[in-house]
Order: sequence, then structure tokens, then C-alpha cells
Amino acid sequence: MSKTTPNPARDGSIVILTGAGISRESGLHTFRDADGIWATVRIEDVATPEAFARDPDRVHAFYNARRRGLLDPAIQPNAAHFALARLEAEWPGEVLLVTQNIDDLHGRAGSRNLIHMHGELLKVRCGACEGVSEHRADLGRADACPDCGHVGAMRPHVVWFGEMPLEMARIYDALARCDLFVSIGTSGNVYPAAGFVAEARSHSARTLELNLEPSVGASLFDDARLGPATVVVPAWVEALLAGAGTAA
Ligand code: BJW
Repeated sequence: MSKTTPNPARDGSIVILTGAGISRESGLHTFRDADGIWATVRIEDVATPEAFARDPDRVHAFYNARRRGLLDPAIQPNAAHFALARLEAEWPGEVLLVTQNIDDLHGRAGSRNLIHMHGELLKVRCGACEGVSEHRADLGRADACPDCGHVGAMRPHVVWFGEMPLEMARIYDALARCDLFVSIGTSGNVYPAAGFVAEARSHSARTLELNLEPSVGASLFDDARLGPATVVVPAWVEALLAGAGTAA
């Protein structure tokens, strides 16, 4: 049994963390690569609550452009997204997919046990009633909340620096129980997601990194496969499912 094959003596559950790298071959930018989003715009200007309070129009414009980009018909899930959906459907244990991405490509590929810990680009939230609603058009200060009618308090349903990521209790519970933790396409710069590998290890899970290049926390992984997500993720899923079939 490979070091990063789940151990049948435990419950065989897998937690997978994904980052911007898995969507890059679908045509979406990462954040910290040379051509990434943070090379063109400053975090302090668009991705903090203070930025939104200071200049909401600028923040709305940033997310409106990204929402339009995501809705471009050319942007589609790739082989890595589909492989993870296949794993969830065919793996005998639990597969929990935790994504830092605000795109909807995992859902479109068929993943269902999915947590968007940094929110979702195609949803908006009301600052008055906290209601969350689906939204595909541009958003601005003149928009009213579809739930409470309040005008001027709508914001993208995303988690900015200094805000609490979503569903943390559920994520930490899964990390404490998982047999295998897999990190895909994330640089490991942003907490708390960057701390998940240490958390899983502290509960004796094995750990695997699938990435184009080693992440900041690479030394914490038992094993790594480096390459484009559309190559390494389907290959890993295929091998894992073939092994599970043999063991059964
Ligand atoms: C490929 C590929 C291909 C490329 N195939 N791979 C000091 C210590 C610890 C923490 C802090 C600290 N100071 C401040 C903090 C907290 C702060 C933080 O982490 N700051 C750091 C910068 C230090 N974190 C927060 O504020 C978070 N909240 C928080 O901590 O609340 C308190 C709390 C504590 C404990 C428990 C619970 C709560 C909130 C973070 C919010 C992040 N928001 C963003 C933007 C919003 C959404 C959006 O606009 O999209 O989320 S920032 C941005 O970074 C985005 C991403 O989700 C996130 C992670 O980026 P990701 O996915 O890793 O992308 P990249 O570009 O960095 O990496 C891409 C990778 O892919 C690379 O490795 C490439 O090689 C690879 N790749 N092509 C495979 N084809």
C-alpha cells in the first residue's frame, strides 16, 4: 500500500483542499503566480472589509469583472475538476472537497460534498439581514436585497482578509477524522487553509500534495506529485480507484 493510499483500518475518508491552481487550465487566473491577480491589483484595495468600506465601487468593479469572466462560455471545468467529482461518486468512504476558490467549476463538474470556504462569486450577501442569494449580473451600491429590500448593503459573498472563512467547524471535524488529506493547486500562503495539512497530520492522517510546484508547506506532506492539475489529478484518482477496486 502506498504511503498516500487511505488505510482500510481507518474509515477511508479523504479531505481534499483545492486552490486557484486547479482552475488555471480552465482559463482562470491564480493569485500569486507571475501572471496572477495580485500582480495587477493590490489586496488592500479590493480584498479587505476596509477596502469595501472605503471604496465600494472599486471593489464591486473588481468582482463584477471576475463574475463576467467566470460566466464566459469558454470557462468550463477541466479534467481535474471532473476527476474529483468521479472520486466522490466512486470512492467507498467519504470524500469532502474544501475549495478556497470562489468559482463554481467543482459544482459544475458534479462535486456535491463541497465547501466553498472563501465564498462564491455567483452569490451575494446583504450587510443588513445577512441573507445570501444567487446573483449573476453586475452588483452595485444601488442594488436592493431580494430578502429584506434594504438598498446599498449588498456585497459579494466572498471571504476577505481579516474575515472568518466559512464552515470552519465542519472542516476541522473532517480533518480530525480523515485518513488522507490532499492539497491541490494552492500555494499555502493563506491561513487557515495553509494550516490544514498540519491539522490533519496531528490526527495521524497521511498527506499528499498535487501541485505545479512545491507549496510553502511542502515539507509537511508525506508525498507529492508535481505537474499540471489536469494531468496529475486524474492520474492520482485513477490509481486510487484502481487500488480500492483491488482491495475490495
Ligand atoms: C497550479 C497550476 C496548474 C498554478 N496545476 N497547480 C499570520 C499568520 C497566520 C495567519 C495570518 C497572519 N496574518 C494574517 C493572517 C490571516 C490571513 C492570512 O492568511 N494572511 C496571510 C497572507 C499571512 N487570513 C485571513 O485573514 C483569513 N481569515 C482568517 O484567518 O480568519 C481568522 C481565523 C483563524 C483561524 C481559524 C479560522 C479563522 C481569510 C483569508 C481570505 C482569503 N481571501 C482570498 C480572496 C477572496 C476571494 C477571491 O477574491 O477570490 O482568497 S485571498 C486569495 O488567496 C483567495 C484564495 O482563495 C487564497 C489562496 O490562494 P491560492 O488558491 O493558494 O492561490 P495562489 O495563487 O496563491 O496559488 C496557486 C497555486 O497553484 C500555486 O502553488 C501554483 O504553483 C499552482 N498552480 N498553475 C496545478 N495548472
